[in-house]
Amino acid sequence: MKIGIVCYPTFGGSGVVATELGKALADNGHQVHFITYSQPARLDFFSENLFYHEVSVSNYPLFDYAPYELALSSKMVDVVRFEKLDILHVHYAIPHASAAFMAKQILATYNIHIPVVTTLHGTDITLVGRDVTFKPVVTFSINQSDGVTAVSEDLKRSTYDHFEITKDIRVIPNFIDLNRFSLKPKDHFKKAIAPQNERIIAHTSNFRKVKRTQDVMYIFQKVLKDVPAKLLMVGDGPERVNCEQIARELGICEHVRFLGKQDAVEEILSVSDLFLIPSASESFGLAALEAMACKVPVISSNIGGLPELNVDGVTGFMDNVADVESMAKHAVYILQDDARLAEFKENALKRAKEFALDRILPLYEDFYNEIIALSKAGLA
Ligand code: GMT
Repeated sequence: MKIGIVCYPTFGGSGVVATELGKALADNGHQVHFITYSQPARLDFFSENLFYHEVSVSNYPLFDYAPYELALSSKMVDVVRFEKLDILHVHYAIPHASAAFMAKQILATYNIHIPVVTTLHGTDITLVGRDVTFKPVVTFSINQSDGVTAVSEDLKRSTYDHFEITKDIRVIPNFIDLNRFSLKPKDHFKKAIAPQNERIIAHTSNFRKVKRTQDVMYIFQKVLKDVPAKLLMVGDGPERVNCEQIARELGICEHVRFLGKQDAVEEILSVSDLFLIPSASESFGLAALEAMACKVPVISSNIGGLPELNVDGVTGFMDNVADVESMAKHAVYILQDDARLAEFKENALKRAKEFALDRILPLYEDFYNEIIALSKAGLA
């Protein structure tokens, strides 16, 4: 198949999933064309089946806001026409689904009928998309997509609850490349971080409010009272300064390291004993899956798609959003006992394997084939 993938090329979860999916499809012999405004963060190598088309928006002085969506639609039209794509797969509804609709209409004037698949990732539905500013466009463009997928049952429910959707939504969960995300021998790194063999706790995110990174600091402070530990904060974003300030106020700075954005997250996870993800909203929780694949149990909130991944009392624990007291108690319970920790670690990996790339990739391939067939039959 010749597949066009449109995504945010940043460190955000939707961009990561889109890029990893494109790479895996290319490895499986499909020709994949990425259409984005800059090179996707994880697309940093050469492959004969991978292509990258940059969307550039001219900075005409009249524009206070450069019309990215129009430039994106034009680029999609161009790539579909000249690369003869079979399908367009857009990740994150805003503005990719509406830009794809526009491209589809333009292509129809050339008698080219390209099916469009939209994947809903989370905040495009749970936060941003629900805002009145975008809601009519998001509703329309989801309904106009030939195929729609969501990354969890919860996100699917939420989409039907908050938008008037007439389309079927197929749930295809996030996946993990177990070749990359697996326990790596990093003992020297572990010794450097935790010289007294302290437990290592990790959090990775883009430090937006929705991640409740301040809770990570409060949980960690409580854990420290019972278990010698170090905290690794990976990533960057608006809440990082706030977290640094809280760490100073709580007097825990010597135990906390802010590592900023990191490419080799799997190396950090490989030395970690526990992962914290206390988010206020999380449609799936790819960061938690990455941790579990590296044998790291997870303490998470019990919202969104997290209960579809984290098994309470088995791969970690789940608590109500903001219940830092209970999250800390559960963290201590796992960390205090070597044998218990080892069991949680095994369980985490076992569960992660259920989301292995080779299990999920065929779900996307089958879905593309179905949508292309329906589109050819004039039924999509
Ligand atoms: O939350 C992020 O870090 C970014 C966001 C995005 O859309 O780029 O991630 C969402 O998509 C991920 C991949 O499908 C999911 O694993 C995350 O749970 C989801 N984030 C939220 O729902 C807050």
